[in-house]
Amino acid sequence: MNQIVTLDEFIIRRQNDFQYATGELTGLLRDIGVAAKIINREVNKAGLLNILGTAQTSSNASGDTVQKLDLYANEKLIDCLKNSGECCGIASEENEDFIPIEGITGKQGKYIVVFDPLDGSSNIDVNVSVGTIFGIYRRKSKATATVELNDFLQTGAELVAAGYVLYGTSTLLVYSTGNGVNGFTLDPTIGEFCLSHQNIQIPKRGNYYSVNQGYYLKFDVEMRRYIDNCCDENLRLRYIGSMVSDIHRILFQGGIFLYPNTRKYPLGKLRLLYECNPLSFIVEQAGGKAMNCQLKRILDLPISQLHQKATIAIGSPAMVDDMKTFVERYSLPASINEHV
Ligand code: P6P
Repeated sequence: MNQIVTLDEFIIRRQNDFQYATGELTGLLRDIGVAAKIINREVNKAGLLNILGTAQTSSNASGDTVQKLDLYANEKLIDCLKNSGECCGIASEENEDFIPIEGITGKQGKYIVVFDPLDGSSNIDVNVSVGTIFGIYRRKSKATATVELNDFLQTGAELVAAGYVLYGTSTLLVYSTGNGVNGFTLDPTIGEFCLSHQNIQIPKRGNYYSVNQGYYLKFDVEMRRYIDNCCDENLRLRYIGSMVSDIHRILFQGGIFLYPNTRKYPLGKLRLLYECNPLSFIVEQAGGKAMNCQLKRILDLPISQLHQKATIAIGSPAMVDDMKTFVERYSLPASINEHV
């Protein structure tokens, strides 16, 4: 039987990978792992508890409907990170503003953590997989000062670590500190995340494309031409409506995920800080590409608001390059785009 390597052991063994003190990262990832285990426990029995359905506060800062389990997951992540001693501030999809976190025994944390506590939560009531997305930055402000907005308005390229937890047929934590991507499966019999997918590499090309085809007529012409090409190439459409799940499949089997601009979401729907950037960091670390529909690298996009939205095309490098070719070939001046 292969030797079990837990998440903590893996981080300690790979301590040279992380440019800062390993103990700090270990603490942060352990706390995120603890929150994930607690969330996993509730996600797995949500149907038995009164935590299905829509929360009283019916929508969040981005206008999304908030599920009861969203709020539960949000609270658990905040509680676990508050106790870590390494985190000085949090930004969450579920909170309008960032949350400063006081140091423990006077020692201010050096990191800020951004997260979507339960992405794809509209699927919870129908038992479809959902996920937690997180990103970790070093604070920019002085260690002794209270965290400030600029600590959060860093590009994705400045992430020091990012990852996601997928609550699916098994519970998987996938993360990177900038030296490759590794996956850990939760073994409920011992309550540990154990190394199960080492050095994940995204296939150069795949047979899947993932987009909400229902918006096809609302996409710009160049995106419609690329989607037509995916159909012409007999690619298979897989779209769960849970970004973590859709991108997880692409990370392992290859493909491309698209959320272009539409008339309803002219700047895109997905949030740059705690959805697009962390997942783009992971996909790039696995050899993939991620750009917006204006062909700018996601991780380089300037960010000026916590809940800023972005369009995204992410996945296998050869397929993102194909998309880029179609956009360059078919994009029209904005003035006439609406009438095509
Ligand atoms: P649509 C879930 O609400 C989410 O934020 C992502 O997880 C998912 O990819 C997207 O929105 C689905 O949006 O407009 O296709 O329902």
